[in-house]
Amino acid sequence: MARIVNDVDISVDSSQELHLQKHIDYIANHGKDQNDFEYCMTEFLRMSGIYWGVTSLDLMDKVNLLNKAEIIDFIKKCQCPVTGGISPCVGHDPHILYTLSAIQILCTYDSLDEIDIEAVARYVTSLQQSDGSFFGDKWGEVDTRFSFCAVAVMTLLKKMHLINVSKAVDFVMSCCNADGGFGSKPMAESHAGLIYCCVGFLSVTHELHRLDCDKLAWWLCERQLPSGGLNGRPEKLPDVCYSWWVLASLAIMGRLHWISSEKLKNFILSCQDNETGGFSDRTGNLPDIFHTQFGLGALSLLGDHTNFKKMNPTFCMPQYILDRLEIKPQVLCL
Ligand code: GRG
Repeated sequence: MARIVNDVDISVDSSQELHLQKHIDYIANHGKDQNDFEYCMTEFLRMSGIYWGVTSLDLMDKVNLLNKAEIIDFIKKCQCPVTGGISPCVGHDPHILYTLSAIQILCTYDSLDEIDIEAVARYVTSLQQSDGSFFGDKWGEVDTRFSFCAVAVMTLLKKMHLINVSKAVDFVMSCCNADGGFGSKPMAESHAGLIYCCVGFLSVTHELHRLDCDKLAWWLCERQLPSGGLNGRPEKLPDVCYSWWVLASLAIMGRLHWISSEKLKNFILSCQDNETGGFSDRTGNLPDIFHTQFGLGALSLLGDHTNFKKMNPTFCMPQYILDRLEIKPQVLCL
């Protein structure tokens, strides 16, 4: 387990600027060289990679730099004709994680009718278990991430009536710990990524009253380290992706102002690659598309609406898409 030995206070440097055009170029060029080592090694999560790219560019109002027809064609090829689920890329098994990413992309492109959404809904319904939990795929792993994916997909498809929401809520609440946080399953350690999934789940299902928001927000605030960056659980290193998981959870609970925004922004900007564009997990590391999406998304949540569209904290999609679909996840105001 990596211990926090290197986390230092980065004094707020107001001269750190956002390299917007470089980030646009970084994402628009991602995957152009299909022989690139990193690109080949991430085939197993390609659909989510495309969602991160599409969403990041849309946030910066540049989604037109990507080839919409090619992306939709790819999604069509990834829908399993037997189960209706969607795989990360052609030749892989369908999984609820990539099913959500594909549906998010199609919503962005206002193109849900390009695939068989009745079959997608049947797939998600088939993954629910008698205790309300969801399998991720046919192999039977249970995780609160999959509960979030299930309700997010079904809400985007307007098919929530096909699953047992009350049992799904009971299962997620059974994963709540004494510290106010949530883990991947009952009795599992609280983790900011899984807290986002559970808070997001309760926001989608309009059940946020089940939370002890003060206790949970306090735990989330304790994730901020001297560098301004956030970690995912005690004694771990900060990582740009937790800027999203923690901030979005706090935003849903109306408590985003409980952490130091200035210090977090400074940490995120210190993780930009000033030459190639893109964001890394920590200052000085190599950028990737995952950390780029969550770094940019967090900057939007922190209020930079000059450079970015407004993000919806529950769905991790630009707000205008949810408005177009008339979907209103629950958020609290203090
Ligand atoms: C639509 C944005 C969106 C998400 C879909 C898949 C998903 C839902 C959310 C993922 C949430 C997440 C990041 C969970 C983390 C899981 C976990 C226990 C990670 C631990 O990884 P380590 O040990 O990281 O490598 P730390 O930082 O704890 O050292």
